[in-house]
Amino acid sequence: TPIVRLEDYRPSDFHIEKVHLDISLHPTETRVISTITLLRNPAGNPSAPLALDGDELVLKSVKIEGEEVSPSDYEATPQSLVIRKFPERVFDLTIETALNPTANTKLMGLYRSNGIYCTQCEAEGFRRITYFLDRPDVMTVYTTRLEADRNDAPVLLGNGNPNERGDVPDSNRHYAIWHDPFPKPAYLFAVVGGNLDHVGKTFKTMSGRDVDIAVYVEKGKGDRADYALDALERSMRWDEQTFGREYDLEVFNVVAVSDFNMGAMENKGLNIFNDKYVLASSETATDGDYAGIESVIAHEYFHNWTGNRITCRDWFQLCLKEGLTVFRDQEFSADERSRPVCRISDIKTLRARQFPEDAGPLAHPVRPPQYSEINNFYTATVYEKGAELVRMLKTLIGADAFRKGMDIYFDSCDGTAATMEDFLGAFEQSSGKDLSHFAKWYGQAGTPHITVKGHYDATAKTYKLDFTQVTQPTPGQPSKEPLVIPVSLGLVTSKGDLPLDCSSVNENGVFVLDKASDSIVFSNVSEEPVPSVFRNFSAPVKVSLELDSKDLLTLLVHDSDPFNRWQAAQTIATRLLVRMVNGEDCKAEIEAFASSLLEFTNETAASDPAFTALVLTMPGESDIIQEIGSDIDPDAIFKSRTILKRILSSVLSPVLVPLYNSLANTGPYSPDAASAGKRSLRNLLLDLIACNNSAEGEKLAQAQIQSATNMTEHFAALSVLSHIPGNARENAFTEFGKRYSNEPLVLDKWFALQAVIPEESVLGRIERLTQNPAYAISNPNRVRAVYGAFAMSNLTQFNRADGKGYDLLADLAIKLDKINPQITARLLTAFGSWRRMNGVRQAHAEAALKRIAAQPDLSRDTSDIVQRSLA
Ligand code: HT7
Ligand code: ZN
Repeated sequence: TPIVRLEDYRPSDFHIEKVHLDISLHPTETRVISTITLLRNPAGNPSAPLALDGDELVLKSVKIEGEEVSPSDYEATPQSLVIRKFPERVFDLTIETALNPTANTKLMGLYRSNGIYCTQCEAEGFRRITYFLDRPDVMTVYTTRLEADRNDAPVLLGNGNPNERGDVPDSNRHYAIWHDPFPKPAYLFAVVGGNLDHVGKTFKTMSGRDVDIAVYVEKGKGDRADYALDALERSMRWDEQTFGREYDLEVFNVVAVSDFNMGAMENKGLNIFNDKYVLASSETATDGDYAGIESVIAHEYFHNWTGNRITCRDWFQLCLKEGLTVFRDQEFSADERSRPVCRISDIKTLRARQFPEDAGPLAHPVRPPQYSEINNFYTATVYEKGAELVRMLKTLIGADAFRKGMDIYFDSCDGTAATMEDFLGAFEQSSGKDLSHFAKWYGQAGTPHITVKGHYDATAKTYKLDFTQVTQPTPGQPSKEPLVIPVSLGLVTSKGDLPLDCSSVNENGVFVLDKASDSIVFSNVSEEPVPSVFRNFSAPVKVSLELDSKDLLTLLVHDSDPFNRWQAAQTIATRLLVRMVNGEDCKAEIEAFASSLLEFTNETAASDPAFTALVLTMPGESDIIQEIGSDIDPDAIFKSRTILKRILSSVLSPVLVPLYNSLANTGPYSPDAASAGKRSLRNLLLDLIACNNSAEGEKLAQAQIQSATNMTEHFAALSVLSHIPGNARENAFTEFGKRYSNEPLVLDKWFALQAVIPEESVLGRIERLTQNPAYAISNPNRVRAVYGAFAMSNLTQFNRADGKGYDLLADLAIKLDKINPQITARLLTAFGSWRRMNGVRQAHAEAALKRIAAQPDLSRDTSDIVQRSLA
């Protein structure tokens, strides 16, 4: 397969002045007539033919300036249209193509989801609609005429502002014309047609303009769109207040569809969403779902400036829009909710998804130097690590210079297709700092490992910290350079933080490590402190620091930094877990640790239940795998976690039930962060009760299902029951399945919960689930619910010693690749950790990957992931 390289970037040979699209929607015979006004780009190759991109296209006709071009004057395949004879001046090229939206199971281009026509054009989907210069640096102004059956699609939406609508005379069809005045790349194009309900309101922008904002959903689901609309309004206000960014069109529409490859898409003025990130009611959505909706609505809206007004020159710059927009949505959620709780959750996600990616065969820099399938680079590295790089930049230059740099970026790059260099240049200007060394973060893959050692000199009253940084080789990058690493730090004693007297540490308590090793010395240190380093996770690195449990407990109780308080408990627990996996008993030490957690709980539960829940949540299996590194025995990890939780439960037993009862819900459901925090602690307590006393847990979980007034309580209780084999569990599953048989998003939870049961029999259960009439291989949410949950979150069963977990995923992948390659490839990233498993497992995983690789006609998406995983 051809490789696309960053170093080969050349400007397009042609400009497109404008495009007029005439799309006549039909379930199986949609017609697209595209009139492109073209001219040569002086910066391009002056003798190049006009080569347009296509993908599985059926060409009907080609005209230049309205005159039919003879087929002998062009070369057309489903993949491209090359024209060699055309006027050497501005000219109109009209191309007609025929599409079958119903047969489009890849969900890229124009397709039908549950009767709704919709599009997905990022990254290279527009070329599945018409032949075009489908690259992000070709930006143009779109006018779209949409036509459809009036009953089938009474709602017709496009990018930009609505211009005109009406009936097509003497037919049952109608049309709408949309015009988008902002030049955009083809990947931001969208249309929607369907029988939809909507909720909407008028938003007054900071300069006093009225914008009609609306959320469109499937008929009958309008009452579930209110929260999304509210989140949209709050996002629009936040971007005005925080970054001075005002919305620019007369309308902003969000549409929810049920078949969607990713979370959502930021098409100009017409965001299209996976309905999972729109639809919410207290009965069907959990607190986590509400938080997800808020953050994805914000993310897509924020793209209007970071992605749309300023887009990417090429797909290597994906982090320019994605890393920055994730940073912006994280900041929004932190402002709307509890900042420390949001930060810890974001870091947990980064560590669970990005760290393993960076340590495995699919590791790549935040700006990858090459790709064979761009769809496979919508990764945790580009998104989440990309966001951390923006956050580090802010830490390094300070909040004022960061905000000023954002203004410079918006002013100087508005309307362009930009690069990471343009972005960093804005901050060099605002801060006066040279960021060339910092820029290396974008080109170097792998997670730096920082070792920190502290030495106290009681006589001199000095405290010295020694730092070293090392990054392990990653595919294609055998040697690594030292990076610029902001270390936010403090010196903590039982009386709190000491003043920092050190010329290498700035007024915000930040030391910049930019060499392989370095040391700093603090003066006037009155007593031996405990160092608190990488406060607020100031860099996406792994840290080794020789602190004993006593020091870590000092941090848990006295650190002014909430992240490091949480981290201290996680470090103690991870160390214990690793020793248990290695066969040590550790009971006494676990009990001592648990007693400290009991004390912590007594002090914190009432004032900050959400934070307490985070501290009491033991490290995940993935944290333990990363700590151990290789020769992983998943069963031993599972067993150690279970034992640790049981001991914790028994030490906490005096408070578990009383606290659980005291947190019981009173009053109506509200998804706000404070109420959600109480529910998260209460549900965690139920889990702890059940892990040590399954009879009591079963009884309480059943009672919670009965009394639940919302999905958060209901589903948490079902999750607890799902770990207790027996009739109560099976009855609860049956009951839940029946009750929500008409609620696809709730059924996804039901499918997923069963797929992650850590028992041998889960394979048979999955087999039965896929025979359930509600299961559909064509629906990405459903496939993710069963196979995604199994492969990513059922450690012991996916990585079974008999290899049957790997085989299950491989069988599915072989089938699904013919239907939806993008989803197949994403599911297969679960194999990313196969070389870390112990002997027999590795052999099974390798065989499963090779079996997939041997399939004829494998998609580029799947083949790319499989080949890189095997390399
Ligand atoms: N920018 C969007 C990416 C996306 C996407 C990419 C490939 C194929 C399908 C897709 N759907 C959405 C989403 C975002 O990051 O906002
Ligand atoms: Zn995005």
